[in-house]
Amino acid sequence: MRKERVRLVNNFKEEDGPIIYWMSRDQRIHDNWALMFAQEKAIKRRQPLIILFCLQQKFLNATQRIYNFMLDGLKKVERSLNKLNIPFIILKGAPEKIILDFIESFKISNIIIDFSPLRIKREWIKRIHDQIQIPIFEVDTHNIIPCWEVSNKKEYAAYTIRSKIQKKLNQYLDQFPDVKKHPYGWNESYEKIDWEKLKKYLEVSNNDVHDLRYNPGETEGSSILKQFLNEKLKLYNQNRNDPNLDGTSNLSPYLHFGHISAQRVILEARKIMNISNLKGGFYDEIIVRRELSDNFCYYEPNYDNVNGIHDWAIETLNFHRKDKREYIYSLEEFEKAKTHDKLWNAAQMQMVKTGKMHGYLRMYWCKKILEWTETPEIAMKMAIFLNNKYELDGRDPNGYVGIAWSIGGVHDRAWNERKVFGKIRYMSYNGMKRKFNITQYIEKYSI
Ligand code: FAD
Ligand code: FO1
Repeated sequence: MRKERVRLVNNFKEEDGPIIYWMSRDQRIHDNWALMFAQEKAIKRRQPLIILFCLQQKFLNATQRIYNFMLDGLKKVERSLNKLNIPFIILKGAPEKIILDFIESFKISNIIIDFSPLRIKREWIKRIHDQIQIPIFEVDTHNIIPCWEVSNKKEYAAYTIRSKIQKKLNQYLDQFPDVKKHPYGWNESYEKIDWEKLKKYLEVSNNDVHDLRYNPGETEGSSILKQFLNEKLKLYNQNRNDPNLDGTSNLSPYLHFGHISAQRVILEARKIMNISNLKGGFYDEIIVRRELSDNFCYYEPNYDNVNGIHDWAIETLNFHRKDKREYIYSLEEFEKAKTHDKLWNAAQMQMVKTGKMHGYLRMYWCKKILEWTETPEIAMKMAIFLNNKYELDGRDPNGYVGIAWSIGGVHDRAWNERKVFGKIRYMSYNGMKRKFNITQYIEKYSI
């Protein structure tokens, strides 16, 4: 595998002993560079390979049904790993505590982690880094081109990062080797995972009155990919912005939880549709926009608040801070879809009922929160709260950037000035009406 996908986080000498891959963002076995790297190292050193997952009692507002999706996906990971002679262990609690104990109790020689730009993960790694004396290797197995390889700075917009991606894309679209049945067993006894007990360990709100429409796991992710490639890819551009059609891939929950690799998606898609140019269409979204989101969250510490938006945007929002808001809604009114706008309410209910709001409506949904709250700060907080609580693909760099784009014009340009929004791009009910049959959508999702 390409060495640029891996970076050494500290500089301790490698001793002998079992090797762990601390799985977190990329919860899959196949097409997982972090797992590959860990297994290669373990085989070379004739050592057992162990995969750890540190379960948190709560995580960025995720609810019971979102955790159920993730845990059911991990259950499938456990089943497949058992067949590969690779132990899978779930530890509960703060990673810096439980991982340290594990490393010491079992004389672990190396730890491999998967990359995420989010603050929560970087804090975990920082706390681990300060305490352990074994090599920590970080592998970006979420992006096709590793985040640190695409760019060494915060990119201004899609067009600035697109040219950098274009240059390197081909060399990073390499084939994945298969995971091997591991030749070196681990002779320690460890507790079998009690999945029902784990669900009781969580401290999450379970007021989800609706079940999700998506089944978790690698196999499900691959079948959704196959269906998309065979039936929808060619019509993506014309159908993607009509919320009444199921014209998009529905891959986001599987990409978010790492059940499927974006690189696998592209390796398969380009057999059907070559990647002539990246601008516009499916490749732009899944390659450029996704990498741009990781880039923003990685290089912008304030990716989830108003201090992270451009100066022109904060100036214009400040200039219109005192503008009269025609409507003001509380978080509860938003959450219960109790605004005057039936289209907005239907979008909120699609997210609550199915766990996935259509992408075209997410822009409108978020911009209206800016329009109907007292300040941009409150708007951003509410949008992040709702997005992270209900979206199956939430708690993701794509979400933070989608919200920063909608409210703060991140990666967008200035538009003609108007009240409340200033020069932030505006979206209107009538504008949506011209784009698709909103009556049909409202009927489908209203309470
Ligand atoms: P498709 O159109 O089939 O796209 C394929 C993949 O490309 C997606 O799964 C996603 O990984 C990526 N992608 C598509 N659009 C974008 C985009 N605008 N930015 C970054 N990546 C993109 N996406 C999330 O994954 N999680 C979120 O929490 C999230 N919240 C959003 C909030 C707002 C306010 C906005 C405007 C956008 C948000 N998005 C989020 C981006 C986008 O709406 C979703 O990725 C998309 O709707 C997922 O459905 P799909 O997989 O069917 O999309
Ligand atoms: N990752 C973990 O390592 N432990 C968790 O308990 C955990 C919970 C979780 C809940 C919802 C969700 O959307 C993701 C969750 N993740 C969890 C995965 C998360 O994406 C990764 O931890 C990333 O590395 C964070 O940036």
